[in-house]
Amino acid sequence: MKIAVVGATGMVGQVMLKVLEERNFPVTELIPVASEKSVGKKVSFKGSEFEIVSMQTAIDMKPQIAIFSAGGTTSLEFAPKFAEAGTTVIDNSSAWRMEPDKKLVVPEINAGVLTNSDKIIANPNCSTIQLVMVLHPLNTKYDLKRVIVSTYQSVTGTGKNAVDQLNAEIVGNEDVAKVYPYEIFKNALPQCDVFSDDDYTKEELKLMKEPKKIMDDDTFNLTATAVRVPVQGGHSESVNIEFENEFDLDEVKKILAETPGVVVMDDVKNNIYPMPLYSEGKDEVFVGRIRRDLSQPKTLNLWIVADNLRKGAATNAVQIAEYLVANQLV
Ligand code: 11C
Repeated sequence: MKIAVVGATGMVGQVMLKVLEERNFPVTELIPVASEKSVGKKVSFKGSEFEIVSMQTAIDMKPQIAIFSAGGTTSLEFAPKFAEAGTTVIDNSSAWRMEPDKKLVVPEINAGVLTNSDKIIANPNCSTIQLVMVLHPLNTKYDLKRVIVSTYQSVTGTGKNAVDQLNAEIVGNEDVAKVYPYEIFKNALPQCDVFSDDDYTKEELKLMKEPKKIMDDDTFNLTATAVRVPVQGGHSESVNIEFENEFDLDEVKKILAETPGVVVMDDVKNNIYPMPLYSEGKDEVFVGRIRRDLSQPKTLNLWIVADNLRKGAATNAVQIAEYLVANQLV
């Protein structure tokens, strides 16, 4: 496979290269793409150095797959140009996710919707991916009625400048550009991304809309509050799930334990539960604190953690690419 990685110098782009390497994706030619100021610089992949090229050079090289992680504006402009040149784009931005003619894919759930005419495929938002990995198998068995999710999101979701802000604040360095409207160290900001007219943040709206499209089910209700916390290893989510049908707690744990890509970490007697410190660098979605909601029937509480740069972004995108190759869709 001739593969372009667009946004190769960014946080997700760098993890993308690492994941392609670790999973031994069949790369015959790597085309790293970044902004004009990075053109000519090198990135390393499988022990070799590859020169960063411009967007136009990459389009002209006609890769079979281009994985984009360069923001929505870049995707809107350039993904169609790659697609016109015959490249299949897997896009990690929010630009195409809710377009009716674009597929929004978590491979474990709905890779089957992909065909060889899908030339721009959307990778969901990080906090959505870890949520649906747990919701989907439970929806299949017990039928979701209502979901309430509160997130505790890593600064890596905002990008390198946010990590720099946190690290500078930790050592008391004032000389750093602020990405957030407030200090993030010793703080929790009930704001991920900008507010929309209805007073929800964009992140909350993504969480409320994307799961329904991925699971192809709009029969349940979902509401979200997204919070940024001074954490780096992954996003955490406290989730309250009301089902249409009664469930058995041991069966819930068994279903989740048998779900590919999900790991149950739930042994409270020994203080075992998922945490971002533990999930960092891992591809799985971790779930624990699985317990009945004692305030009403047919309702469950649980806690989900995943590395937002891995399964929440790079790993999911590479899994989509793997599916395309395995099923000869590129
Ligand atoms: C965050 N979820 O943590 C965001 C980052 O739509 O892909 C990813 C934004 C997106 O702030």
